[in-house]
Amino acid sequence: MRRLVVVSNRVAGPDCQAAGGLAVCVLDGLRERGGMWFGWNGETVPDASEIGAACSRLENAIFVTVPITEEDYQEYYLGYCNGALWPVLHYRLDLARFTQENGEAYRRVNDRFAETLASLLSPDDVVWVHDYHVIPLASCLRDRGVRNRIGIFLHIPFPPPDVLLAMPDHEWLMNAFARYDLIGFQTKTDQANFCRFACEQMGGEMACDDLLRVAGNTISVSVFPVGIDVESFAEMARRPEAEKRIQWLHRRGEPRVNIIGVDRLDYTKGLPDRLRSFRRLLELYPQNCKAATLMQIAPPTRKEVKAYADIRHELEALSGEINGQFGDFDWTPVRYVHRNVPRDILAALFRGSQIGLVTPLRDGMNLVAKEYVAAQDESNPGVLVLSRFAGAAEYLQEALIVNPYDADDVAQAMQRAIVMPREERIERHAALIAKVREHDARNWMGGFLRALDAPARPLAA
Ligand code: ADQ
Repeated sequence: MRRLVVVSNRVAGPDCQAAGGLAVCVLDGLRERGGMWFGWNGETVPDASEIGAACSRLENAIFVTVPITEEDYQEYYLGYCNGALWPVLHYRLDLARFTQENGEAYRRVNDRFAETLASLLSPDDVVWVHDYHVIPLASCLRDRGVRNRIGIFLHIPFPPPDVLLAMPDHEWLMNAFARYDLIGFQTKTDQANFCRFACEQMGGEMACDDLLRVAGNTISVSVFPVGIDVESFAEMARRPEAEKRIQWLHRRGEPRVNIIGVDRLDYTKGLPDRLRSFRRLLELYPQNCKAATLMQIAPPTRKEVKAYADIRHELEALSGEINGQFGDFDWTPVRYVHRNVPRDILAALFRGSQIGLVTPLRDGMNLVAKEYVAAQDESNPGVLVLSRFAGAAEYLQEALIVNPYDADDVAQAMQRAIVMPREERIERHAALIAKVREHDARNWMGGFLRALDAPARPLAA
């Protein structure tokens, strides 16, 4: 089997258990098959002359990491990746900021990554690139004569052509995509948006459903839904310590309805809208006052980007407002936790909550939806309320699917979940867990690697 080389902006490293299912799954694959993980080590140095690669090893897996400069961090990471690409690919042109310096830094850092990586590749290696930070990597490697099979998986959405067209660099970016052999998407919607752009704007054509001819290349474009390690998450939720936590959550039988949301504090996750929906639940169905509590766990992320500071203030103001309006000395409607929580505690909190509220405004997949389902007691499961704009909604149709922009719709779904008979909850959960198992982390990785390992397909005449 050919050696696997994984490239991502951040490298999880040998000790990545805390990072969760995906990183562990990729690492297991590397250890079994033999391979290298290359990327940024998360550190900055004052000057490019100080950049040097560091190497470590775990069984068959080698980790090669490099720092970036402080300027790169501002312009490449915060400026272009998180200030331009992230909002555009999540359909949020209103929040995107484009500057020439940031665009140049994105090219510069990718070029530097490619320069180091090219010298470490053997002709037989297959290269798996992850996500929006490193889209031009294949192009930078090809310019250096690298002819290996190279695939990219996009963890986040791909917007319709009209949205991408507003980005000043769209032509360059799409030409960079066109130099991969394989492009993997989370959903059919993302795949269709990409192909539409290639065909309508770049003169591309579909040779068949998942084979695109564009810019002189033939690219496999396929869907590989990301998943979780279902059994290990379910096992954490069943531990005796988890049971103790659940009993604490239900202490004295109050509150009777626990609703949980777990998301990085990101504007794509729809947190203020979610809180407004919870307020609507209390207004429309006042019987939930003193009975329902929303626990929102939202650790900080990308704090240096203004849009993230803004969303934090909005969320804090809203939770204070709701607690002030509805709360009482014996009931706090919103419990807002602004930090990371160990995964075993998350699993217990999911199991102890009657509603998993997953309402992003736009999301590639959303693994929290799958973790909530995996953590449930199948004989008395909770109900997943899921945004139609999460990639997960393309698969988890037995959840209560809602429009996160419509507070009344979400409130009605929560009320429906609260009164849903046990039999219906069991039926929905059985269908959901079957799908979560079918699309787990191993299948995601196996599917992508099979497609990457496959020889280039001959074109139809
Ligand atoms: P994210 O946007 O980070 O991922 P998501 O898929 O929900 O979103 O994954 C978040 C992970 O972090 C989950 O495993 C969750 O349990 C964990 N997490 C969240 N809050 C936490 C907290 N307070 N403490 C501990 N753990 C926490 C991106 C895309 C998604 C896509 C994934 C994977 O934006 O759409 O599903 O990549 O491809």
